[in-house]
Amino acid sequence: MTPINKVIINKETSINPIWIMRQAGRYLPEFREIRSKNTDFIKLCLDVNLSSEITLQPLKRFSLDAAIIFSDILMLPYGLNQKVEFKKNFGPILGEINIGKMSKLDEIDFIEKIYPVYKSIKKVSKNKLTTNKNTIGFVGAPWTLLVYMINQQSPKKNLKKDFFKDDFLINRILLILEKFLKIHIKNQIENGANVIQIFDSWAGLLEERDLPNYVYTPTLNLVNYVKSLKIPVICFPREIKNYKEYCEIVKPDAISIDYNIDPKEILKNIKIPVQGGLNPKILLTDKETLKKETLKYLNIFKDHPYIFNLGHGVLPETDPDMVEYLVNIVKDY
Ligand code: 1CP
Repeated sequence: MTPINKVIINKETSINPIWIMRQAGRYLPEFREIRSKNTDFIKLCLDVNLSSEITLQPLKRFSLDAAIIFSDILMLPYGLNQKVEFKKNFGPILGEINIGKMSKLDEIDFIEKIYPVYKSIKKVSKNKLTTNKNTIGFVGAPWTLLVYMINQQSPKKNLKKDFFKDDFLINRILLILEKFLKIHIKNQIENGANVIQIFDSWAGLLEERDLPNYVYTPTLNLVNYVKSLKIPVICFPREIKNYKEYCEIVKPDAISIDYNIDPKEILKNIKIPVQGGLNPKILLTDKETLKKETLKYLNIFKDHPYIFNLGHGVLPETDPDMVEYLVNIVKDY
């Protein structure tokens, strides 16, 4: 059994496996090198050789316990034929939604558009660097994808004022997302993904009263679907206030926490395996601070099933030596 499965399935507390959100990415010079020659981000994600190579880059450097496939949550709207572009120093820009066309899209056309993602997962999961490690497949949660699809760019702090004005359209999109997210999850698993992480990066934007409709119910559907395929599912509802309620309703196999929530409160209220928490900014400080903060999380969760990770993605300005230092602290604990 892989270390991550031992924690999630067997609830082992004697080991702390580690992987890092955005571990394949801009803080690594070897990634920047490939990226500089490949300016079209979507094309890069759809290049099987390059995307599998990028996925494995952090595993060559550090003793991480999982590979997370180099792709993006926005490959889903791309597969649904919404235009998706990544603009330098700005982020994603999406085109208008053609809901009539989107409603008629069938499974085969969707898969055909993004099948290199699945080939890349297959390639990574068969590589010897992932022996006895997990290959993590992932999706954006319906709410977070809805945010990008309607907002057409990152919401940063706030949604457009008229975001909710067309609730008929919103409900149609949510139904389409549910159908194609399941297809996307199934294909990732069939090609070798043995854990699924659901990223709800914008869960924290919602008022409490809107959570059941947009976060709890649609995510619970997906969680149940992943469970039916006998694969563990980790949820990351970033900046949600009430993790306890989320876990009780959505029931993921493990919960990934952000850096704003007090880990002691999580320990007190949450019974399922926990992942993450450390503020990625700590990696920009010094080794002494990094060690102190890392040990804080390891000590708090020492008798709780715990996978080490950050509370959000590793920042592009991070020194890879600090990542190596972090991995070693966790491994030596
Ligand atoms: O190692 C890995 O994690 C690589 C695979 C990966 C994953 C899991 C990438 C590559 N993106 C993601 C998930 C993702 N993408 C999320 C969920 C996690 C999170 O909250 O960070 C989100 C919200 C996105 C959307 C997205 N894609 C953004 C954020 C925009 C915003 O609203 O602030 C950005 C900048 C991208 C592009 C992207 N995706 C991945 C990378 C390495 C990059 C940067 C590309 C580049 O400019 O070189």
